[in-house]
Amino acid sequence: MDEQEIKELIISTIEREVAIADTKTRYRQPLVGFAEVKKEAFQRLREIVGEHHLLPNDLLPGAQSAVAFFLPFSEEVVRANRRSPYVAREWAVAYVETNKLISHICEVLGQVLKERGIEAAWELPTYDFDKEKLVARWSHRSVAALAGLGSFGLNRLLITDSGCTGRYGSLLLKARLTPSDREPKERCLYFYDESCLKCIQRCPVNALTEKGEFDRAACYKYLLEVDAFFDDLPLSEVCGKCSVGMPCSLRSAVKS
Ligand code: B12
Ligand code: SF4
Ligand code: SF4
Repeated sequence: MDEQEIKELIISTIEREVAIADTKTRYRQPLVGFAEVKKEAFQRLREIVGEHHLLPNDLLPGAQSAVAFFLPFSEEVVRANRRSPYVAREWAVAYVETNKLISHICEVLGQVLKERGIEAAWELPTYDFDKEKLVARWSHRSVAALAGLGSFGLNRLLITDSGCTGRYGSLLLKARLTPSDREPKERCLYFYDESCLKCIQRCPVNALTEKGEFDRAACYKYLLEVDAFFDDLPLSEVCGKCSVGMPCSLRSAVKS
């Protein structure tokens, strides 16, 4: 298979699995990006995230490329969480279903690539993080940033051209794929011209500040309260009020 065929196989597999997913949650068009497994880029990521962050070779010895994908929630899910005074049930369901779907997509991709002689490896979309430090050993959205999918906003989320409401998955492959374009592009209005602070104002526990600080512990404590509230659902540590009803929810906040 040539490089283009591998990329097409990956994109069509992700799109197909999203289209046929047996979920209440609906999605907009998935976004897919590719990154080179350059030592310097991931080494720099380790410097930012911390020494505990894995390098591609730790996950897949001989890895040559990374694939990142973003599953953007439908407008209905986003609107439900915007309208609800508390966290919307639809948002909690979307979290549960999308984590499952991302794991499933990774498994299917692993299988279809294996059938073509290409090895792949991946980490879970969430759950596996250090509950004290609140950091994971693999940052999906940082890999997505390296794959050109988006840029970080003041809300600390990765904002894509389809907004920040959705979830990320990423895989490593033993195949050389040309990286996606990674032009620096601003998608947050605060970083663009300081004309927005909505995410900070909307946080129920004031975990975000204008200086870009983030009180992870305060946010996590709130997410655990929400999980207890939805006690009939599987683990649903959710809130996302800093991402809904925002100019960056469904698209880049900066018009290009
Ligand atoms: C631990 C964790 C949490 C913790 C801490 C979050 C945090 N911001 O650090 C808690 C429990 C508080 C939390 C809360 C939420 N989370 Co959470 N969480 C994770 C998890 C498991 C690990 C994140 C981590 O290690 N953070 C540590 C920091 C150091 O790494 P990072 O935040 O990923 O990336 C930072 C650096 O890379 C840095 N950076 C700075 N400069 C540069 C330059 C370059 C070039 C690069 C590449 C990176 C970079 O910027 C990033 C943001 O600060 C990830 C899944 C995963 N394994 O990736 C999901 C994840 C980050 N969570 C997610 C979501 C959606 C949420 C919530 C909205 C809850 C919800 N679902 O309703 C809130 C949002 C809080 C907020 N405003 O950030 C999504 C984010 C989607 C997005 N659009 O960005 C993720 C990626 C899950 C997924 N699979 O999609 N989460
Ligand atoms: S709500 Fe406004 S300030 Fe916050 S991340 Fe989005 S565009 Fe940036
Ligand atoms: S997820 Fe909720 S608690 Fe956490 S930073 Fe966003 S608005 Fe605040």
